[in-house]
Amino acid sequence: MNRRQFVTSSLAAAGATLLGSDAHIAAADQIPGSVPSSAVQQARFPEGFLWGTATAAYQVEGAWKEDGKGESIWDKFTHTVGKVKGGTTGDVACDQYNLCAQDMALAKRLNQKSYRFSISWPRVQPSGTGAPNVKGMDHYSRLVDVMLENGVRPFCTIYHWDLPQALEDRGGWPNRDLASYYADYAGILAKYLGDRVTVWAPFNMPWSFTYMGYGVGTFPPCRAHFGDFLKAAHTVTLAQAEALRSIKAASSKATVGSAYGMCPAYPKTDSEADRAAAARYHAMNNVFFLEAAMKGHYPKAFVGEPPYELMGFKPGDEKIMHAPLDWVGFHYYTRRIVSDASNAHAFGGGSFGGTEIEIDPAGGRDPYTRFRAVMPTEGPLTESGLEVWPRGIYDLVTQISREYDHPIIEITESGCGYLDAPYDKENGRVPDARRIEFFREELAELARAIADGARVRAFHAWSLIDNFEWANGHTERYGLIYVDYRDQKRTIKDSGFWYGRVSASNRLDV
Ligand code: IFM
Repeated sequence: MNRRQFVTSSLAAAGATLLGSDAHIAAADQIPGSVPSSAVQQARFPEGFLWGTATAAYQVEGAWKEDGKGESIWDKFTHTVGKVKGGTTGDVACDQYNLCAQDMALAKRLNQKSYRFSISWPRVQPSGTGAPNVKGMDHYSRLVDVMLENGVRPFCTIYHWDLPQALEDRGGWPNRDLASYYADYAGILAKYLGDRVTVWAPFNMPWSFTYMGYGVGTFPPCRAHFGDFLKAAHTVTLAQAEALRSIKAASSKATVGSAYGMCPAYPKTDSEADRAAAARYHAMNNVFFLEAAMKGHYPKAFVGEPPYELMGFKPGDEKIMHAPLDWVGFHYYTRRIVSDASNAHAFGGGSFGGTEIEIDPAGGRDPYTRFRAVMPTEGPLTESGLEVWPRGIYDLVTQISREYDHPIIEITESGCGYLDAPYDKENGRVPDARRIEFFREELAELARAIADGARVRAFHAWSLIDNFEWANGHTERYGLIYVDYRDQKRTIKDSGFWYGRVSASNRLDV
């Protein structure tokens, strides 16, 4: 066994112990982490499985100041010179504000049964509070109708990072008042759309936008203070629960779940300290908001007691934050190897090198969670720099199933960034074979989790179309459909056609 194979096997074994999964170690002659082709051929998904795709308002809509929309923190950020790679903005993005009928027809063509979209808060309430902007609501009403006309289930994410700038000017998420402003906003959406939308997720990746925006400042509003991150996270926890109640009060058909970003955490070594650090990572990065909603308390993310004072926690908050979800939604992109940093004296806070990667300094991320988490590079990397590790989805899904008493699960995002473009020699086709391989292997692992009892009912590929990739601008492409930003022409990639066949047949060898 060579070093690479040895490392792969040891990490897989350490991970399998922590996560309690069946060992499923790639054959030594394969790319580390890859799935045998027999598993792909045998994989089957249940009848009625909801195949879908996901997008987010700021990344696809454009129309940044049309029809009365207010400014968001992302408008301000992208309009600031030097913030976005390549200097592009989401001002036009994919122009889905105007092209939604065409995009939903494409979704139908790919046999899609679910579309996870998000709503731009400043389009609905330009300054974050007060009466709704009728033109903004009309747009989302039209979008929902066009989905239903195409046989696509509308799955609404209420907040995917584009806070009204006016609310940031009032203190942003560290200001606890935002919980009730947000609950009002969620109630407005449920009142106007709740006759047709039954599936709601309050926040996309709450850890990411609070940590990146307030803890390390690589996302807007670019604040870098761990205490602000903790306060923001606590407001979001309260907001999530208040929103669940206001949505249900406004729509009797509503079901509320989540769209959390999660990475399975494998301890670096089998030592007790590293295993405990991996458990803290899981508590902080994966289930912080889930545990709060389901159980009314925070999980053990910190060494010792949670820093309640720093978080702005008040007596009685346990009751407010307790709002059990109807189903659990989370994303899977890649994994983490976690080690203990209890004895570190220097903490760096971490920085950001791509949407899903937080690069920790040698010591540890912060003096409260005291762990160090890195993305390994044993498996191949996508062009966006994330390690491809298909079995991670099996480990994550089975772990969440075990920990939360086998809830209904929706995979709210998964995907890979590759820059393949229309190819003249292939008559304009986009032969993105690596994306097909990525989904084929990952979905085989998801099918294995379902076969082992996980109640997964939906999978949403990120993304239906190429779109604006936040601080990385247009330098990354995640779509099943290629977008030419010069004229907004859409071209279905080979992966899109493949995913369409998978959606129609519930199998992967198509
Ligand atoms: O584009 C993002 C999305 O907004 C949130 N999840 C990860 C995607 C790819 O980086």
